[in-house]
Amino acid sequence: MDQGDKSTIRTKTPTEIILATPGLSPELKQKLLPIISALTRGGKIMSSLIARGPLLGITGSAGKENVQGEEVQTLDRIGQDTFCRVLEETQKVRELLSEEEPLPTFFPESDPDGLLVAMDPLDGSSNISVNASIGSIFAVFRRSKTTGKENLFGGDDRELVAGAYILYSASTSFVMAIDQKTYLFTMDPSFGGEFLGTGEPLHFPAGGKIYSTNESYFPLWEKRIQDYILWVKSERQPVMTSRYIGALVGDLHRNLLKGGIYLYPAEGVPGKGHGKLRLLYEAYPMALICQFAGGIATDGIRSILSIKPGSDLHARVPLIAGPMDLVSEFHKKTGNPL
Ligand code: P6P
Repeated sequence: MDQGDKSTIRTKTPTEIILATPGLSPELKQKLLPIISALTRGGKIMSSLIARGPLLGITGSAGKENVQGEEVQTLDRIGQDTFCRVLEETQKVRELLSEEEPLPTFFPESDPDGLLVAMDPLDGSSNISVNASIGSIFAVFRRSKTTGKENLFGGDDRELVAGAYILYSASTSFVMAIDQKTYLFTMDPSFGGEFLGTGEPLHFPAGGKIYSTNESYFPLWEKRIQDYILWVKSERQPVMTSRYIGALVGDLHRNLLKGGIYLYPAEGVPGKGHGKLRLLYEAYPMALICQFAGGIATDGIRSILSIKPGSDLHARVPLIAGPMDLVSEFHKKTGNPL
């Protein structure tokens, strides 16, 4: 039985977990609490809209492209507007960076020492119209020192203090990584949409047998990546199985609960040499969630969390994420042992 299905009673809320976390200062707690509460409130709203999407006619395209050059879905915009609103209302977010907007949104009415949030408000949009898993991803940073600079995302004095995602699937999950632990909560629609968990931290199971990657890009990958995938498919024992649903949150959540490695390697073509996933609001939060669950995320060479963000706020990185045993095996087989 995997961790997500333990039949223990779920009574803990994210607020109770944060309040009981010894490694967070009172000053940080009083900023994180309203922000995490805003994320779960936004998650309830999005869960309700996504569940009724086809009936409301909001599962289609918004008819434009985002800063990434990707077709925007109507629910992408709704997600952007929903999380932007609930986070602004906390007055504890100084600046919000989103996949959907080229520049960060600055909240002048917020606490001058407020936190920074980077988000992908709705990830996996191509799954929306076919009722497959999608998610929202968040990274929360504090300024390591008050620099007075208002364009804070442009600075390099950020410290990642929390990572979280919401998974909209058979049920709606909220996964939060804070103070060296990763927690799972499930939304209970019959209980006012409260997110409830056991309070027990999540840990990747060892010996996982799942690998997740889009093998249609195999011809574009570096030879060391191709050789690893060929080895997994032909020689590795025990044999692994392939699972890939094309939404980072859904793929990573399954691998977190059952044990599996997620790979989005760099492609050897111009403009895609750094992979597809973005450092600040996809790789960073997933890396924190993995690390605090006993795993690790790398770019194929080094830990994601060791990568300093540059001036490109939407910079992309390759992402190899999963339990320590499987990611270490990948690094050993591809010539860069951890
Ligand atoms: P591909 C969704 O667009 C996303 O950003 C991630 O959620 C997902 O893992 C990946 O891209 C899927 O990309 O190239 O396999 O369709």
